[in-house]
Amino acid sequence: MRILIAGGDGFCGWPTALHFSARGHEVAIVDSLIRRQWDEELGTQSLTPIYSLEERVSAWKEHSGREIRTYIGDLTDYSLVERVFRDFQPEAVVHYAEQRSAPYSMIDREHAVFTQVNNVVGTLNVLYAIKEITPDCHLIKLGTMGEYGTPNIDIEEGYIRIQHKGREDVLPYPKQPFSFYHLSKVHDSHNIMFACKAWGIRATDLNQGVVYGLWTDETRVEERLFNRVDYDGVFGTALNRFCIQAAVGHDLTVYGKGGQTRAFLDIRDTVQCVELAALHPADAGEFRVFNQFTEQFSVLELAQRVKRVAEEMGIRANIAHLPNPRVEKEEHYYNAVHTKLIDLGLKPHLLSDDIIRELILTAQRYKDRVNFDVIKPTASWR
Ligand code: NAD
Ligand code: USQ
Repeated sequence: MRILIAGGDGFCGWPTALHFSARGHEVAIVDSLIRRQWDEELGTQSLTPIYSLEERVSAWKEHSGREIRTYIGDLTDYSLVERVFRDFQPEAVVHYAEQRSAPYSMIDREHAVFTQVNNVVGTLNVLYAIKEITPDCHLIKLGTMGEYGTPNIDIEEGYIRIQHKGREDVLPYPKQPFSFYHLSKVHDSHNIMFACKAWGIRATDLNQGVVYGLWTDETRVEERLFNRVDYDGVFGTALNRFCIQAAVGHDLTVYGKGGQTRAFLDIRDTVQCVELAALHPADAGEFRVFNQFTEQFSVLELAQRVKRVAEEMGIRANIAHLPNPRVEKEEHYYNAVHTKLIDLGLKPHLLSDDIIRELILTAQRYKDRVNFDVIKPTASWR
């Protein structure tokens, strides 16, 4: 299959590109490399050293003998998107290329506007390119579990059957997102659903939970193939942050009570789920929604687990309850359905103490790269 990975220089995109390439698919990456600029803006960097995209793909070629084509450019520029689609003629597009940090989107008006324009316009351009150039191409779009929020009923996979005044219909599940970033994903979902209906496009919206880990079989081979992993208060995410904090002797930063429950998955399952979606495409005109995660945990539960594993490794770890910079429920019901990817064959890597240990060991190895000043949360929702 010819697979285009949009955002292929990022945390999920790079391992995905290698995973498909290793399995014999023809892979191309399109990325503006803007994520590397956001690191500079925030005074941070990936915990692990990451090489330039050019060095990464040439190391992959040396190692595997396989070529990954690269296009450097911004999806909000339609002339670039058009050129990539005409040249590569993708049969599937895995679209990761968005601003993905909730705190970044909440810094100020400028960052909120940037996030929504970047994400919504980029996705609209991809939809138009599919319609005009490769109408059979399957769009595999990364959405987020945070589109649903934390309702007091079970979260279904995309749709819910509703009875109202004696009539019944299956409708998109109500959305109560957590931030202007999460809202950009809701807007994307609506645009994609409409494009499927209007133009007969085939699309899968993967509502992914928080991803942890960083290693996949391909990225651990040698340093030039390493994946990025974020620990800072803007791009770092809950479990990875706690492991890195424990390793460098920083308090584990639980926001508020820590009863916030979220859906989680291992990065190896991200690539596995995306592969399953690609190998089993949506029908023409179908807007399919999968909840892409394997387990749910409260934030405090994760911090306590990291603390226990760290202490077994001889590292003293302290849990701090910081004032919550976000507006979110800290104690709530949470039960999200996630059967569709399992039905397609997903074999989950559930969270184990070994994963936590490996993350802590990785962070110990690269602790000199950690800037303590960027660990605390800075963006406030209020
Ligand atoms: P990332 O920031 O590491 O990677 C995103 C990549 O997209 C970067 O390389 C960036 O340069 C590129 N990009 C951004 N805007 C672009 C544009 N307009 N044109 C071209 N390239 C652009 O993010 P990630 O963690 O790999 O996340 C990938 C996707 O998965 C995102 O859409 C995110 O919302 C979603 N997601 C991530 C997680 C997670 O925990 N990391 C969880 C759920 C969903
Ligand atoms: N949290 C803490 N301490 C921290 C970091 C986070 O208590 O140091 C809490 C947050 O308050 C929140 C929860 O942990 O309640 C998750 O926060 P996060 O930063 O790990 O994840 P989030 O902001 O939701 O965003 C991440 C990715 C985003 C993706 C989303 C999936 O950055 O791209 O869409 O996870 S989901 O959460 O399912 O929406």
